Amino acid sequence: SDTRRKLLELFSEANGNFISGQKISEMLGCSRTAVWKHIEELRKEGFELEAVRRLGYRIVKTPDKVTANEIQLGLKTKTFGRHIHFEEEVTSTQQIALKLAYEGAKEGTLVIAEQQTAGRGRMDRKWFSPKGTGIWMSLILRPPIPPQKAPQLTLLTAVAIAQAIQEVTNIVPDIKWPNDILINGKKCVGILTELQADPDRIHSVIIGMGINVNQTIEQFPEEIRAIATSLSIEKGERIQRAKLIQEILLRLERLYEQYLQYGFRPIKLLWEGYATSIGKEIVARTLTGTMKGIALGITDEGVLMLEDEDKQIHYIHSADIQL
Ligand code: BTX
Repeated sequence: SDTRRKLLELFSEANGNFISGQKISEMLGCSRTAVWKHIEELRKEGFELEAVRRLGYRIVKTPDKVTANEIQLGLKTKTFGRHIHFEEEVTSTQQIALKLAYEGAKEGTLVIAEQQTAGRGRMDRKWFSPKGTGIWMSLILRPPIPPQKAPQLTLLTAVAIAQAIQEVTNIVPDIKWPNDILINGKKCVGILTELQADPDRIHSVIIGMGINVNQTIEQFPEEIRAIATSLSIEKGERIQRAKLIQEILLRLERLYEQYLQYGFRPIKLLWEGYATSIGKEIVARTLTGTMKGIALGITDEGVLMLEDEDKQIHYIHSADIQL
């Protein structure tokens, strides 16, 4: 509710210090009894609050939740994440975002869930999305660009997430073309871009982001334990998911504005800064076959350039890369 949001803002400004019950009731324009009821509600949501006579209330600990309240408290964006559709459990946030986009949802609308029962990767692969430990979210965009440029948004998103991870954890991750973010060679983030378009016009782009945040190694299923990691495994401490989401949205919004104004070039430069596979030998598996060679870089369009042993250059639009 509105009162709840104001209350959370007050606590956020107080920065862990006490606010008197009197002040809260004045600022919210409600009775002391109503204040007390709101405080009880926050406690039920998992906030830890200390109450001391004559001093008032202060927040000791916020829950690590990814509800709209948690994300919007302290969010600095203009439009990204200003509309949030949160659910505890969904099949896939992509599916819900697609439906909302179809119904006319605004650009920047975010769909997020604590758990996905049918999270998916590219080519109908599964994306493991257990409850309460990761970030499983989809952002609706309506970019005024030709449909064939949409894959650039995947690269843009990878840069935004890499920057946000660096800001929050001090870890510098690697981007693996086109859609993975790795830390110490293991997959921590997956990005899935889905397009709804006519041949010449985009209706919407749904950017799906899956980020392993607080899982322990044991919490990964056997089949991906050797290839997957989480931020907390790499950092050695728990990470506040809402904080990371705010950083991702802020950076996404900035890069997206830059992209619409100046094109892909500036994004490309940032992307190359995180891409460690450039200049190294890679194997690219495409629908038509497997190719081995040196990754030369990406074109101004975001297409991967691979040089084979005969020095011939191949332009790869979509593939799985093995380092
Ligand atoms: P991808 O096809 O590149 O990667 C899928 C592969 O990654 C799987 O086959 C498996 O080997 C591995 N994998 C599965 N789950 C995990 C995990 N949690 N951590 C690391 N590796 C894993 C990547 O596709 C794109 C993933 C996008 C996920 C987001 S979550 C929000 C949105 N909703 C949805 O259903 N998908 C997107």
